This record gives sequence, C-alpha cells and structure tokens, in this order.
Amino acid sequence: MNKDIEKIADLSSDEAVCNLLENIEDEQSTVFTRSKSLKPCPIGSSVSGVCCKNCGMGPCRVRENTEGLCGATLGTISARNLARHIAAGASAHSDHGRDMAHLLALTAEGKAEGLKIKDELKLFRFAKNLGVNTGDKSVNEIAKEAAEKAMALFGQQTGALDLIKLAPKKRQEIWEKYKVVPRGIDREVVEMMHRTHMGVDQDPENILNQAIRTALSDGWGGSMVGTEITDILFNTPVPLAAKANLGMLQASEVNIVIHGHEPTLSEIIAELADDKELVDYAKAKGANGINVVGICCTANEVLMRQGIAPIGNFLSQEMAIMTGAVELMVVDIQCIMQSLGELTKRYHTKLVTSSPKCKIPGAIHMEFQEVNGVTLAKEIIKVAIDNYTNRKHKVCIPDVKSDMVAGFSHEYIRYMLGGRFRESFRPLNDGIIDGRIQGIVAVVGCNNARITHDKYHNFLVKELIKKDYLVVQTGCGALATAKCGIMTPEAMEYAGEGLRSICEAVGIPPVLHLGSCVDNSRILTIASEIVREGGLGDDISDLPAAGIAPEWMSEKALSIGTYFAASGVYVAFGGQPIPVESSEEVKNIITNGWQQKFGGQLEYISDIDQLLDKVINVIQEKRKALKIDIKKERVLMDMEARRAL
Ligand code: SF4
Ligand code: MSK
Repeated sequence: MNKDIEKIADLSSDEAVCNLLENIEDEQSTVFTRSKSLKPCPIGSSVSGVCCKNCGMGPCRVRENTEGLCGATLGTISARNLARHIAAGASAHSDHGRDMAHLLALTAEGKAEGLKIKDELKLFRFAKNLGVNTGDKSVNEIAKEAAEKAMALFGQQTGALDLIKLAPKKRQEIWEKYKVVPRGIDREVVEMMHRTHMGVDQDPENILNQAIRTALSDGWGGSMVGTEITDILFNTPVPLAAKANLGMLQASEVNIVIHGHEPTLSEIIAELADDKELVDYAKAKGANGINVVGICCTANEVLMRQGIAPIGNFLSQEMAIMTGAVELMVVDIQCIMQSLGELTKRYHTKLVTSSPKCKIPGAIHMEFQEVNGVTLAKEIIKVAIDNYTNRKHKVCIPDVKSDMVAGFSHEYIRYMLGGRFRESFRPLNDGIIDGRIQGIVAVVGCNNARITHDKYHNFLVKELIKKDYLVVQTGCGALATAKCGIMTPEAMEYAGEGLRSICEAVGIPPVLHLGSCVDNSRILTIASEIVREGGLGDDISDLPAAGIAPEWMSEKALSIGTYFAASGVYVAFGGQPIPVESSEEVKNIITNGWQQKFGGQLEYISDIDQLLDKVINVIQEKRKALKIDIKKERVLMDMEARRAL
C-alpha cells in the first residue's frame, strides 16, 4: 500500500484508522486497499444501464431503449432491482426483530438464561399497542402474550400491522388510500420477491408500491418490534457518558470486541466483564483486566445501555484486528466483512461466530441459544483470556479517543424536555416554531469504502448544527460523529445561537445518538409524537425534518430510506448512487411520484454541498408552509405577562 499520507487521508477521516493504515505491511489486504484495486461495475451499480439476473436467460445488460430477452425495460429492471434490495434490507431488520420477540417469550417463561424483563413500564405500553389486555396479569404473563402477538405480526395475512396505529391519523389514511398498509411482515417480503420474479409485475410504479409496503413493514413492524423488545429486556436508554475510537483498546487487558447487530449475547458479555472470577482468571494470565468494546450496531446497542466503548464503525472492523491487541472478536449478524476470517489468521485474534445464521470460514462457531446465554458468554470470555498470552504482533493501538454522550430514547427526550411530572415534546415544538431550531435532520446509515470514511457524515453534522438544525443519529453515522468529538454537550459551541440556547437550557448535545440501525424506528416515533404535540401540522410530511444517508452501503439503508419517504420525509442519499440511477422513469417515480402520493421522497445527490443545500431548502419550504419561516424574537416574560398567559 502506498504510504503517501495525503492518499491515506483520502481513505478515511478517522485519525485512528489513518494512523493504522500508515503502519500496515504493504501486502496487507483491507477494504481500503481492495477499494482501489476493484472498481465498481458500471452496469451493476446502475450508473450506465442495469443488469437483470432474475432468470436463466440472462444476465441481461439493459440500457435506455434496449430490452432484456423477455422484453423487460430499463425502468422495470431498475424498479425490480431496487425492490429486491429493499426486501433484503427489510428482512434483515425484521428477522432481527423476530428473534427479539422469540427471546421475550423465552424470558417470560424463565427459559432465557440470565435474562429478565428490565423495563416493565415499556412492556405495558408495548403490550397495549399490540392489543394485549393487561388486566391483573403478571409481568411475565403480559410479556408472554406481547411476545406472541409480536411474533404473529410476521405471519399475519390480512388487516394492518398493529404498530402502524402509532403513526399520525392522516398518515394512516394516506397509506390506506394508496393501498400500501403493511399486512404481515413476512407476507410483504415474500410478495415482493414473487412480484419481481421473471414474468410477474412489470409496471415500475406498481412494483415500487409493493416496495413501499415492504419497507413500511420494516420501519413500523420488524424494526420497531426489535427496538421495543430490546428496551424491555435490557432497559430503555438514558444518557450516559462514554468514549469512542480505537484508543479505547487496552494494551494490558484482555480485549474482546463485539460486532454485528444483535444485542443479547453481547449485553451478557459486557455485564460479565467485571465478574470477579473471570477478572481473576485474566489476572492469572498476566492481564490487568477484561476490556469489552464494540464495532457497528452491536456496539451501539450495548453503548446505549451500558456505556461500553464503540471503537469504530463499519470501516474500522479490520483496523481493530490490525492493532494486534484484540484477543477475540465475537460477531452475530449483519455488516460483518468476510475478510475478517483471513485477516484474523495473520494475527492472534480468535474470530467467533455466535448466530446459526452467520458462519464465516476461518471462525470458531460458538452458537448462542437463548437457553445458554450466560454459560456461553463465560466460555467465550475464557477463550479470549486464554488467548492473551498468544499475542504475536507488536501491539499498535492508536492513541485516539473522544468523549461522547449516547443513550437518547424518545421516552428520555420527552422527559428531558418537560421534567418528570410534565414530560412532553412541547418545548421542542416551541423551539422549532420560534426558529431557535430550524428543523430536525436524521443523518444516519453506513460507511462506504468508495468514499472517504466518515467524511460526509462529519461535514453534514457540523454544517447542520452550525445552521441551527438539531441532528439525530443512529448506526455508523452516529459513531462517525462520536469519533470526531462532537457528540458531547460541550459541542454546543459549534452550534448556531438558537440551537445552542436549547442545548444549554436542557443540557444536551446538539447531536443526539438514538441507537442502532433498527432504532431508526425511534425517529418514526419521535416524529409522530411531535405531530401529536401540535403546532407543526397534522402529519409527519408537514414537519421541518429530513433524512440523509450520506455514506450508505447496506440494503437495510435502502429499506430505511424508503420507509422514511413513505412516512412523509424527504430523504437524500449521498456517496454511491442508489440502484436506479440510469432510469429517469424510476427516479421520477421515487422523487416526484412519491412526493405527490406520500409527501416524502428518495433522491440521490452525488455532490455533498448540493445535497446539504437541498435538505435545507426542503426544510425551509416546510417552515414556509407552516408559516413559521420568520424567526421570532425571544421574549423574556415577567411575572405579569406569565399570569396573563
Ligand atoms: Fe433477462 Fe428478462 Fe431474464 Fe431478466 S427476467 S434475466 S431481463 S430475460
Ligand atoms: S452497522 S447497516 S454499516 S449503519 Fe448497523 Fe453501520 Fe450500515 Fe451496518
């Protein structure tokens, strides 16, 4: 690898990652080196045509005015490709949600080792939303019934998913009008796959209507189930301080990295890091203790509730191994690079897969089953401890770490704004109405090795808070911000005057970390609560809000973007084109067409400055429509004026 520092800075904005890239051996293969040697296929990435492999007469490469063997056009194939990505993304989130529902049922029956219901209040609310009659039933009876209802959402055949009733009334009517109300989570995914099979649905708009229905079954179904049950079992997050980046690896401790998306086993591993017997065992091997840290969304889950340090996001996973300090990396599902299998062979690191759904050549498989959580977690920690003395590379931990505050749930946001007895979104709505907050922007999603790691996330977040936009984040985007040090209350100094005044009054950072990828469902709930609070229209599409996935990579991001658009939000994707780029017909459907029907849209904008301008324009147009576009002076009221009010 070329050690030209400027070229390395083109690969990543993360100082710790650059530091490691400077020091790696020349022949070492990483996602960054592979991004240089393997160029994206222009047809596969839909930049100059599309590729269809949906039957054995293909693959067919189709451009404008050409067609596949069956006659399929550019528009049809583009729509089908996007729809299949959305189905895959929705099924990833939803299968995760299903496992959480299954875990809740086993916990209620006392069969999930080491687990119990931690947030009973949230359980009651969740159960009520699913139509469970709580009566004088015990907590475990309610949990069992709620889990069964949640699992039934996956196989439901008709009617509407219960949780969509949490959306504003007007939004539900729009979904009914356009026949996109999700019926059952599995049903929508299966129908999507059927309709994109060779020779079925050929009308791009009709295909994309089902894509919307599928994405809605993720956001208001599978993902929401995942978030709610994780809070019930492991606690609804409240703000906590933590530190981020590779500098949180400890040279003299047994380092265990948790990576993937499922929280269960990792929550238990993190809890056991202080177990006296295990710590003594680690000390007997010459280590000072056990250090559990995380990557990607498993990290986000355990960060939100236990404050464990996230040492990086998607593009940092190989870097962690290359520090030579990781005894064991335990992975569950999603966003785990296959390269880890080969890479860990060069180091002493043990790679452990824990889900029956994800095995990786080169990894040791130690399967998590709900009944063996604590036993398995202890075994995994012992494997890590035993590996401490096998370190063979010089330990190279970049001395880079940042303070951060995470742990914002919609429940906590209500509470922090109104206090324990008057919790409400009113102060937030008032802040938006009087212009101190110009709008809310969700900057979410992945990293993508085709663009500079974290660069767009960091640029957008800084620009937005400077201009008085409150930023909410999840997933790898949140970790990018944490690593660049602006996820602390002190970062309010970078915020505009209006946003700063609110951050100072409430004591929050200008950027709120809401959790993992499935926790994008929290943003739907917050948007619905803001509408319900009043004063900002009667639907999510009225809100001065937008979503951005500036460095998207995963199919889940496409599902998330689509359920936000279908919920009435303007969504911009940056970095790599979304898989419809060569079809003007499909681009028109998901922008202008969806805007007319759903009040939200999905758009790819390659230039990051233009993307920022567009998002701001969209929000300012919403402010104009709400007649709140004129910044009001803040009036400090005396007692008399308050009484008059
Ligand atoms: Fe080609 Fe049509 Fe088969 Fe696609 S479905 S591979 S366009 S023949
Ligand atoms: S981990 S889906 S790279 S955000 Fe949720 Fe990060 Fe994207 Fe995976």
